[in-house]
Amino acid sequence: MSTKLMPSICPYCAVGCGLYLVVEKGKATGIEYMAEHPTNEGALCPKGNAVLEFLNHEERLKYPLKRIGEDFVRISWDEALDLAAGALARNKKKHGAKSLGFMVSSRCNNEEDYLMQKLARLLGSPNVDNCARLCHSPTVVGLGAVFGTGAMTNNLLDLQNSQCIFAIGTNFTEAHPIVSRWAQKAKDNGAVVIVADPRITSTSWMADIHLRIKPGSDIDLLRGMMKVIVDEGMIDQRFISERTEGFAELLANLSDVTLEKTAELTGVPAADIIKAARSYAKSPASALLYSMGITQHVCGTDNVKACATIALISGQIGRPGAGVMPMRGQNNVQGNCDMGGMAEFYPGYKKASDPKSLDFFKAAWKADDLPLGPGLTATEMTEAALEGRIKALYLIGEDPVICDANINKTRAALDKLDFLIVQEIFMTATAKMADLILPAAAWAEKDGSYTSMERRVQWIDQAVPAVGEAKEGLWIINEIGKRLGLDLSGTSAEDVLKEINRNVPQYGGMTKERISKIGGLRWPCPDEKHPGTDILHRERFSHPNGKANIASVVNRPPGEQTSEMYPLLLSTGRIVVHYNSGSMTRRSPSLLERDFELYVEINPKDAAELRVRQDDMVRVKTVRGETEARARVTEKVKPGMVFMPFHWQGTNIITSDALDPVSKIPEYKMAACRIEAMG
Ligand SMILES: Nc1nc2c(c(=O)[nH]1)N[C@H]1C(S)=C(S)[C@@H](COP(=O)(O)OP(=O)(O)OC[C@H]3O[C@@H](n4cnc5c(=O)[nH]c(N)nc54)[C@H](O)[C@@H]3O)O[C@H]1N2
Ligand SMILES: Nc1nc2c(c(=O)[nH]1)N[C@H]1C(S)=C(S)[C@@H](COP(=O)(O)OP(=O)(O)OC[C@H]3O[C@@H](n4cnc5c(=O)[nH]c(N)nc54)[C@H](O)[C@@H]3O)O[C@H]1N2
Ligand code: SF4
Ligand SMILES: [Mo]
Repeated sequence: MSTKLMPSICPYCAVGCGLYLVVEKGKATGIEYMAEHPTNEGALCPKGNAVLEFLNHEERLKYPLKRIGEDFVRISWDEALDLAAGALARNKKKHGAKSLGFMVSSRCNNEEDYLMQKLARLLGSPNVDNCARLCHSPTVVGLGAVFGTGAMTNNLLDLQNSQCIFAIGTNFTEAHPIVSRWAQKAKDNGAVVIVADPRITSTSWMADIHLRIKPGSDIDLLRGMMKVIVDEGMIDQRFISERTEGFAELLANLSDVTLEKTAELTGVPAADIIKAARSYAKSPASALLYSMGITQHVCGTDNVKACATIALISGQIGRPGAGVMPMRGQNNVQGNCDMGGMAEFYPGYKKASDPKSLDFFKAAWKADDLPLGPGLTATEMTEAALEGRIKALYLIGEDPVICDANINKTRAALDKLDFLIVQEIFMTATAKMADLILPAAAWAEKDGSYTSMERRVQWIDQAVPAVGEAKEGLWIINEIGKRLGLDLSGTSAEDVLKEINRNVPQYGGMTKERISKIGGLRWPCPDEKHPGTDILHRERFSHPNGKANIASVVNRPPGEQTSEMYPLLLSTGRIVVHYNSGSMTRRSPSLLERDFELYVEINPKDAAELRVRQDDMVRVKTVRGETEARARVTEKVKPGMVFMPFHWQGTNIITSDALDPVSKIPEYKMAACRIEAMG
C-alpha cells in the first residue's frame, strides 16, 4: 500500500508549525506530529489539528463560476481566464491602469504572492496590497522607521532565554498557541511575565504582573515606564550612545510625565507601572511581544515606535532572549510583505516611491515602464471603488466582506465595481459578490514556500492533487498574464523562487533544496553559503548609518469616543478555535462545536443595568449599524467595555473604520456602542 508521509506546514497562523500529512491513494487521510520541527516540536493547536477538516471539505470550490444575475454558473477555465483578462484589459483601456486594484493573499505562498504583484505592476497598476494593512502595517512602517527593518528581531525558541517577557496587546495563548510553550519554558526558568491587556485573557493568566490598561492608552503606559527607567537610572547608557540617535529628544518628551498622571490615563496603579518598568529594564534579557492591541488603533504606528523605543533605551535588543517581537498573523503575511505585496514596497522593501526601485525592477523584469508608488492601500481602494476610481479588483484569498471594518461600506464599494474577480477555496461572503470566481488549490495541493513570523522560510512540496478543477494560483496568474500579453516567466514555483533569490536580497541564498529541510532558513540569507539569521541587529541596525532612531511620541485620542448615546467601548479580536473570517474554521466540525455563534462579553455591572442575563440575545449598535449577539456576562471585561470576536459576519458591521494616518490601519479595537436587550 502506498501510504506516504508528506512534510507540511500548518496553513493557519504565522507561527509556522510543521506537521506531516498522511497521504493514501492521492488523498490526505491523517496527520502525524513532526517532533523534529524546531518551532513546535510536534505540538499543534486545535486549528492545526483540524486542517484536514477544511482541506477535504465537500464545499471546496471545484469549478470556475461566472455570475449571471443573482446566480453562478459553471464555466470552463478557458472562458474564465478570458473573462478575467478581458475585464482587466477593458478597464485599463477605458479608465487607465490605476483603475485596477489587486489584493494579494497572505494565505498563499511566496511564489504566488511575488507573481501577483508582478502581474499588477507590469500591467501598470501601483495598487497592490494585502491584509497586513489591517494587521501589522504599523509594524512594517513603525519598526522600519526605528530599527530599519520591520520584522521580528529574534525567534520563538529564543524566548526561553528571556528573563522577562513583556506581552503588550497580544493574546498569544489564543492567537499563537504554540508560542505559549516557549513562554512557559521561560517562566519555568524564572522569567517574569508582564501582560498589558484591558481584558482578562488566557495570556493574562500566565502573567506575574497584569497591567489592565485602558484601551488606547499604551503610549501613556510606555512613556510612564520609560520615565521610571530614566529616573531610576536603569537605561543602558552605552547602548544608547553607541547604537542609537534621538535620546535627547526623548528626554525632553518625557519631561512632563508623572506617575500620577500615567496611572490616571492608563487605569494602571503607579506601583504596577514601577514594578513592570523595573522587571523589564533590569532583567538580563527581556523580550517585548506585541500584536493587534498595539497596531489596530489610529495611533498604531506610534504605538509600535514606543514599543521599539522602550527596548532601545533599556538595551533589550540584539541579544539572545532580548528583542522586539511583532506577533504576525497569517501563515505567510511576513512573506507577502517581503515579496512586495504592499502599496508602499516593491519586493525586498524597495520603496515604491523611489525611481531607483523602478529602475532595478525594469531591468529585472525587462519592462519598459513600471508604476511609481505608493499605490492605494486596501483601505484606500475601498474608498476609491466607492468614488469610481477603482473599477476592477482582482482579489486572491481574502474575505473583506467579513474582515474589513465597517463592512457596509465595503459591500457598497464592491457593488460599484465594474468587475470583481475572487480566487478562493470556499464560497465566502466576498466570493458571493464576485462576477467571476476562480477555484484555487489549497496549501497542501501546491508547491511553494511560506515565511513565518520568525522570518523562517519553509518550502513544501505538493502533497495531494487539487480538488475538482481547482488550480494552483501560479498557473492561474500566469494564464491571465499570457492573455494580457505578459510573460511573467514563472511557470513553476521553483522558477519563481529562483527569481526571488535574484531580486529579494534577504532571500538570496534560499534555494529550494535549502529551505526544504525541516525548519527551513531564517532571513536575511544573502547567499548560498549563508546560514540564515537568528537574531537581527546584533551589531548594527538596518539603517544606512547602522543606528536606531529613538522615537518621541505622544498619545492621540481614538477616532471615536463613547457618548450618552453610545456609552460602551467595543473592542474586537480573536478566540482560539476560530480564524479570521471563519471561512475555514466554521467549516471544521471539531472547531465549530467548541464555539458556534457570535457573542459579546459584557461586565456583570453593565449587564445588570441593561437587564441582560447570561445567554440572552442582545442588539449591539454603533453609528454604523447593528448586529445581534449572545451575551456572555463576565468579569473578563471591565465595566464600560464589551468584547466581540470577529469570526462571524455581524461584528464588522459595527466596527470603526477610523484610520491611522500613517499606516492606514483601521481602529478595530475601539468603537463606541450601545447594547439593548432583546424581547
Ligand atoms: N485563533 C486564532 N489565531 C489567530 C487568528 C485568528 O483569527 N484566530 N488570526 C491571526 C492574525 S491575522 C493575527 S493578526 C494575530 C493577532 O493576534 P492578537 O493580536 O494576539 O489577537 P487579538 O485578539 O486581535 O488582540 C490581542 C489582544 O489585544 C488586546 N487589546 C485590545 N485593545 C488593546 C489596547 O488598547 N491596548 C492593549 N495593550 N491591548 C489591547 C485585546 O484585549 C486582545 O486580548 O492572530 C493570528 N492568529
Ligand atoms: N473586527 C475585527 N476585524 C478584523 C480584525 C480584528 O482584530 N477585529 N483583524 C484584522 C486582521 S489582523 C486581519 S489579518 C484580517 C484578515 O482578513 P482576511 O485576510 O480577509 O481573513 P481570512 O479569513 O484569513 O481570509 C483569507 C481567505 O483566504 C482563503 N484561502 C485560504 N487558503 C487559500 C489558498 O491557498 N488560496 C486562495 N486563493 N485562498 C485561500 C480563505 O478561504 C479565506 O477566505 O481581518 C481583520 N479584521
Ligand atoms: S499555532 Fe498557528 S501554525 Fe501552529 S498549529 Fe496553531 S494555527 Fe497552526
Ligand atoms: Mo492579521
